[in-house]
Amino acid sequence: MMNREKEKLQQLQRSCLEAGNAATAVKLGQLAEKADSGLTAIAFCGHFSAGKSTLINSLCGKPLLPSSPIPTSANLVSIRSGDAGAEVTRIAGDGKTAGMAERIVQRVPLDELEKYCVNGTDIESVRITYPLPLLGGRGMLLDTPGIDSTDDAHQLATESALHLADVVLYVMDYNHVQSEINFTFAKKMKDWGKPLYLIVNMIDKHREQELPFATYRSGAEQAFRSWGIEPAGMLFVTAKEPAHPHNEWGKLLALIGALLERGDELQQYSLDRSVRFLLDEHAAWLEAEREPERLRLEAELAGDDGAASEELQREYEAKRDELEQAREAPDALTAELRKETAALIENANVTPAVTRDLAHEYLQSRKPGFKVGLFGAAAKTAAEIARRLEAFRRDFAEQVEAQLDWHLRGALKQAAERYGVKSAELAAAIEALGAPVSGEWLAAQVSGAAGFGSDYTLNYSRQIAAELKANTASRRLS
Ligand SMILES: Nc1nc2c(ncn2[C@@H]2O[C@H](COP(=O)(O)OP(=O)(O)OP(=O)(O)O)[C@@H](O)[C@H]2O)c(=O)[nH]1
Ligand SMILES: [Mg+2]
Repeated sequence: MMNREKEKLQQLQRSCLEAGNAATAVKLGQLAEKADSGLTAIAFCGHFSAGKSTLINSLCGKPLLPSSPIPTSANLVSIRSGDAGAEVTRIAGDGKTAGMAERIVQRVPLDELEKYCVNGTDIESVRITYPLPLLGGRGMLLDTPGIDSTDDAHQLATESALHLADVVLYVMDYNHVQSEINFTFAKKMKDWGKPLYLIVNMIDKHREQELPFATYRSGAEQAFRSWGIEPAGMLFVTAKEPAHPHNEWGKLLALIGALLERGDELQQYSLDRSVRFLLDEHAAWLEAEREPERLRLEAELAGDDGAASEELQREYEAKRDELEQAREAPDALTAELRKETAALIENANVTPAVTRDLAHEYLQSRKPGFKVGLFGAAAKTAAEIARRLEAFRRDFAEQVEAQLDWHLRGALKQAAERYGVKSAELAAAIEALGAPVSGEWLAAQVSGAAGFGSDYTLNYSRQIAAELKANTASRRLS
């Protein structure tokens, strides 16, 4: 690190400490240390249980990360190349004044790390070292805690180890690629301006007979594009099945190699971004800290009368803001709903295996020549077809309610609440929301030219799911 940058960092850290902003001061200290090490940091972020730790362990060729989560306050777990061992940093005393508190650094043998971590609640960071040719003296990997709500996604972006990351690999579960939280996080990453790679993990869950891999892949790529997210790259891997035909493990290794190769340039850029970000964070902290004091001083200076009129003024401003918000609410609400419901509808699996089985039963009865009984066969056959259709319809309707409508109603109600829209009409519309599924509609979707094999059942299921979703999507906001 250049001396000038070091000075800038130290100066900023001093003013944070003087002001009492411990959290930012700690991050600045970590940033200075990281910059000094000259290592390029590759951070693995993503949804809870997306396979971040498993991926890191596979890349290292050894289960270095403990299988149970490490309870840390700063959640900083790094892996670098070196003699086997771990260094655990604990905060002594009160966590609230962490910036000023004393730190205890302890070396722990790797095989005792898990036990050691489970017992500790005040761990600030864990640094694991092991001889790793992949990283050499050039890089380190950062494991981050899983996120499982859009709030977490914001939090991770602002509060966790991202100030240290030079590059972010965002890991997703094969089955949860098109979920809102992924988009939220990826968007948030743009604020940091650090390179983002999307890693779709667990592709061993793919079933080629249900969907060609190429279709899955382009769907996933398209989804991010349509959300205005242009990652630096997108890879499809599995940590479970190395020999899987679509596994891009080699590409992942090559990517890490290439990133480390360009390390200097990446570090330079990200250090600049991080300092700016932390500077903004400190400014926001100061603002929030000083606000009550400012108000108190103003009231004091103005005397009692002044305070009273100031209160009136504030009340008036609050009312005005409220009115303004109410006026803007419908637009904002519509935009937000469109975004939220699109993901919900997209992700709902309304034709799981049980439903497809019932559809198959029914479709078999629609095969030309299908017949039940010998005497009065026509009536018996018709009754059997109707019975199968009804069994299928009932199950499908239940799936639609449980997988789609219920979630939609929840999202709509929450959004309405968030925007303070209280209208009986809207509430009734939300309650009434639901895609009616009639037997006639299901019967009409059957193609006369069908072969009625299991392939057709799959196509048919996909078709009714798509139709129903398209109907729901066009109805949801009207
Ligand atoms: N089928 C399959 N399972 C995987 C794969 N990778 C990881 N898993 C499993 O997914 C589960 C979660 O993996 P973790 O590595 O703990 O996920 P994580 O993202 O670190 O989870 P958190 O740290 O809790 O957020 C484990 O049971 C893994 O064995 C994969 O490629 N395929
Ligand atoms: Mg993990």
